[in-house]
Amino acid sequence: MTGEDELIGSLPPDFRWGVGSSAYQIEGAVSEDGRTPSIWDTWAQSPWSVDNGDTGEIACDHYHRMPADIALLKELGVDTYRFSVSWPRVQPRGRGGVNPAGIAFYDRLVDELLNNGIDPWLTLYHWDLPQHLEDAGGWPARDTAVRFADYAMLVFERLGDRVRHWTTLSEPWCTAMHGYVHGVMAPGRRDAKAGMAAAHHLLLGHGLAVRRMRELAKPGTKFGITLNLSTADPETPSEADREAARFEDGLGTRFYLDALVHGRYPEDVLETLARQGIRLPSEPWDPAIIAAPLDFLGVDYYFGTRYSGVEENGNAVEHFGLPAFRKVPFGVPSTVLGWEILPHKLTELLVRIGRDYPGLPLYVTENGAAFADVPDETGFVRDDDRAAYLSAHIAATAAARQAGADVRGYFAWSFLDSFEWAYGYAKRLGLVRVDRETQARTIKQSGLAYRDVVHRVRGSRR
Ligand code: GBH
Repeated sequence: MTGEDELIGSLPPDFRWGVGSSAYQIEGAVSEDGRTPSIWDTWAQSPWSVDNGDTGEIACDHYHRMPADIALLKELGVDTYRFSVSWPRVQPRGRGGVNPAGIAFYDRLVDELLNNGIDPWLTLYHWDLPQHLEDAGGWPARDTAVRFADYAMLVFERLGDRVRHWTTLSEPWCTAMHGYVHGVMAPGRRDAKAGMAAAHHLLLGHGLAVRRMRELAKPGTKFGITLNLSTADPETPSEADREAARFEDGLGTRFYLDALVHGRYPEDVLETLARQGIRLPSEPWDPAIIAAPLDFLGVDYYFGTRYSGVEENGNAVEHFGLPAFRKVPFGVPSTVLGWEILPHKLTELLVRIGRDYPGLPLYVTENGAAFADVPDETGFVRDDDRAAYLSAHIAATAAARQAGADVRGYFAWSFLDSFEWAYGYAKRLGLVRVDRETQARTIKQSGLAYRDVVHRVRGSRR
């Protein structure tokens, strides 16, 4: 046995194994059954937004192929499926009553999963805000937080009897920063003040939604949030590099977790923002709402980062009113997205989160890799690179457990080759290949390898 196998073998038989997807990335059917455009429909149609001019109009056509896709999940041997609900499908105007045809899809999806012995993990928001709400101000507007809680209740009232794990938001940092500050994702705005207001209102919407759902929840229903987290090392021990790493960690990790767990934003981040003339639009009672008790934390991890204290502002890169520091590569191999492969940083991250925010069960809710898949004539992809990436990161998760982090599950990202946001379809992360012409699905080598890992861990203790 290799060290990796041994680590993986140390995971308990009740460890949760899943794969994940998100609505806009796989569903397609963007104007069917009363769905209205989300900010991603709008953004994908604007010039220079998405590579190759790709959109989610058809995506994986999952909306029409759902039962067959659930059969594939079953073949992969996972016990859990993490998916997201499309807000503009369920509540087309972003306010008002439910769209019966829209919610019916998720109703069928949940039943199909349960009938196949797969536990549904539902995420309410994975980036597809109804365009109607963006037109009314989007996440920088306080009302969007209230709208989100109303939408959460619409979904909860219909699916709360069967879905046990509810995640409010997926990666609010991405919405706030990529969407409103960097302008590289929908809605494509470039305004740090708006971005930080968005971050606050995302967290507020989360807190409002959790409070209201919990009042109606059956015992045993769990509520959580998913954050994209990373390690942030200084390039050297110099004061300037340590400051840079501390700032990036503050904005990316402590901003969210201090608010969610302790009900306060980190002082050092607030001070830096104040120096840029940015004040969060936080009412005195907001922090207590945001800190609504959490049952679990989803950790999305792809790569570690390190920083030098050299500011990039005023040089090649514009950061629209926030300090930004130079990312220094580690010089290790990376995926085709340029994301460096650093499994031991996942161990470090999980141990650190477990130490700094104790008492919060952790799940790795996203982890995966884009590689240059080359299918044979049957559509099969021998992606040993992806299989190795997954196995190394599962072992890293097991190592974190051994070091004391309360990690209870792992979800590979992603189920299918999907619409990869600004990268379009050219970048593939699926365990299952999707032929862009025919929509044919073929489980890749990595999918088979993942199935074997799940099987081995479950079976070894039986
Ligand atoms: C995930 O986000 C998404 O949650 C998922 O939907 C998506 O399929 C997956 O990425 C792959 O695209 O350093 O300039 O390259 C991961 C979070 C998104 C945060 C990209 C950092 C990096 C920009 N990351 N972002 S860059």
